[in-house]
Amino acid sequence: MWANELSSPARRPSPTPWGRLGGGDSNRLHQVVSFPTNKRQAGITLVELILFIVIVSIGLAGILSVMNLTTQHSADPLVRKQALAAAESLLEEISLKDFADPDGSEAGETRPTYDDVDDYDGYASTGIRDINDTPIGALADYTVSVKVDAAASLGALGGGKVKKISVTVSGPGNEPITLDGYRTDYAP
Ligand SMILES: [Ca+2]
Ligand SMILES: [Ca+2]
Repeated sequence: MWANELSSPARRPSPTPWGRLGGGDSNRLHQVVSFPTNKRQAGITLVELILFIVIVSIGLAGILSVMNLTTQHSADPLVRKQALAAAESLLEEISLKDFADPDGSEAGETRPTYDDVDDYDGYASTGIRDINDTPIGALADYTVSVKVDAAASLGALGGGKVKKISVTVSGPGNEPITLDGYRTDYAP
């Protein structure tokens, strides 16, 4: 009685897809649910590995060359800014001098005793020096030169009333920086 109830079709669990397939054909069921195990498990070949290494090496070489260039030139803005500061300083020093020599004598004048703009024409120095002609040790690798054009003109102003001051400073391994300024004869 119990055996009949358990084995009766009405009490069986709902058939699975596998059950529908075979109806007892275990061989066919095995073919459906099993994963293919006989497929060849291929990794990467030696040629693929070598190609990968070559491509990655080329990419790395490019990145490293850019980094190298960036590192080499990372100090350039500092040198350029320093050269610009030195040029501005000297240009200001010259511009504040008299337009013409106040005492009329140019004899024996050195930079600490320069008293007019023209005195700086042709001034040149290897290593930046301060207003008292004392070398500034940290700027020993900079060079400076000055040109004063006494016959310059500025707009309608000319005729010896304008002097053009050109200060050129170059730092180590850098392009020179030239600053131009004008000094007019505004004194009566
Ligand atoms: Ca003088
Ligand atoms: Ca002078």
